[in-house]
Amino acid sequence: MGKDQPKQEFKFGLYQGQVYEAQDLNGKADPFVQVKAIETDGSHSKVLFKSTVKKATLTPAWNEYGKIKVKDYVNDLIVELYDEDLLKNDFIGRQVINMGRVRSGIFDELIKFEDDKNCVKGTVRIKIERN
Ligand SMILES: [Ca+2]
Repeated sequence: MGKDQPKQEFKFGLYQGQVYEAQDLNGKADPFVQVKAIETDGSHSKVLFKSTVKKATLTPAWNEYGKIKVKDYVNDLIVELYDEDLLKNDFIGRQVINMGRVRSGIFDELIKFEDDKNCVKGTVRIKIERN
């Protein structure tokens, strides 16, 4: 699969979120979300979109969107929730979004972010529509 594969552009919107557990000593977190495509070999693409960081909150409200370009053959996106830290960002959770559902209409869901043990660690409302 080459770099000249056709791509579709989508509007990737982030709204109200919740981080279930404090990540920092102040009892809060500095959450941000990033999205990548899952390639046909299972590897992850470079970051297609990274949200702003919401400082010192467990109830972030982003109300922002970015444009992402997704290759036609991509079946899934992976969205990851992190806590920003000075030295190393802490992973909070991830979820997979099926592109078939996105391509068939407007995708508007409360995404549950799961850690490596499949425990839900937070939620974010995500809306994706064809641009
Ligand atoms: Ca932090």
